[in-house]
Amino acid sequence: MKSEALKIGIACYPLVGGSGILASALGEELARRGHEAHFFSYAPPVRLDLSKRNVFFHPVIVNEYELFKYAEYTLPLAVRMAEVADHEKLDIIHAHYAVPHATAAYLAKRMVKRDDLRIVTTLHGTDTTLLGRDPNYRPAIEYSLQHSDVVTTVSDSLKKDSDELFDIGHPVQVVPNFFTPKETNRSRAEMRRRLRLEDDFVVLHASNLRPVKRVDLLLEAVSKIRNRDRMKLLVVAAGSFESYHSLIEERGLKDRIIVVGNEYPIENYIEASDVSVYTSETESFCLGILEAMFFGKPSIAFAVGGIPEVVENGVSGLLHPFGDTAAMARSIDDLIGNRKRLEDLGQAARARAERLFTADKVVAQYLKVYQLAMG
Ligand code: GMT
Repeated sequence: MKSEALKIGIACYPLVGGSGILASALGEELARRGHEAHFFSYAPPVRLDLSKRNVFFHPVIVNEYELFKYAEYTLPLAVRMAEVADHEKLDIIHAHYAVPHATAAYLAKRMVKRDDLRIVTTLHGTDTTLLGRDPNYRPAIEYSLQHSDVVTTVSDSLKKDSDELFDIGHPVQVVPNFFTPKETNRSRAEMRRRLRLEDDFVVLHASNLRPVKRVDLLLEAVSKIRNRDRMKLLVVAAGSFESYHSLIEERGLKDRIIVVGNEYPIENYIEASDVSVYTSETESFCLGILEAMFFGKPSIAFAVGGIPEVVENGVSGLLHPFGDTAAMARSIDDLIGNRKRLEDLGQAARARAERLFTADKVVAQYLKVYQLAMG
């Protein structure tokens, strides 16, 4: 067993998505603890601070070739991983999101001919729940998981789905997500003034707006709120909101919704809000809920996937059966009229986040996973 500093390759998507955000935070925390974190991606991950000591970025260069209708990423990624694994003597490649990172890691390991290069794969969600059900991907994902030394999932729910869909051949470890809130650089009052939120009750939704997030149901829930005139929906969109404009008109929500990009750090938007709301049809964890919890903001969501592992219904947030937008709207109405309840839920949310989902708690679990992988 190796007890000194580790050299860990981290492959992730660089975009605003939970898996890339988590991978970036993990790399920074490992680096802070004296390990080396070597990132592989086609662009620097959005929330990764590359100025940090022990954090390195190895860009994957994807050239365009006439013969290819679709740009090919897996091979240049594997080649880059192999080069760096060899040159830096990496101990582990940690693939965040199986497709294509776990497959590229396996290929890299074969290319460098180093049996002591270990592969850890973290399944984040749709790599199981969406791509794992696609017969064009499933066998390749399964093969890559079988050839990972350790596979982790971010919730029990995702472990169950993954075990049902794949024959992994070794036990899956559950390591939850974590979040380290940064100081806000604008006060709540200033953010609310800038966003023209006045003294409205602010319902926050921060996501990449992919179909799985069911923004249609979010708008349906908001349109059912009785106290609509006293609230605003603040959407922090890491994706285009364009296609929802007609639905907003239809539901008469135009003056109730503010859509912003990521002009400010997410912490500022959370601080300016009162609750967060998620209407996803599946969600292995929902990092957005955890981020809000650290700021003492409860969430209202559908009880799908891993969300009930993050939020205790009625204690640190309010959960409803999938699709019950009327119940969701009633919960928002109740909180608009009951500041004490809002505060109690928020305090419980923060306490739960600090008890279970801090970097200290979770990085220790990943370090145990790395030791397990290294035998
Ligand atoms: O699986 C995805 O949709 C992608 C992924 C991402 O990069 O945003 O999201 C997943 O990973 C996050 C981090 O572990 C989780 O918080 C999200 O719940 C999960 N998304 C889904 O399961 C839909």
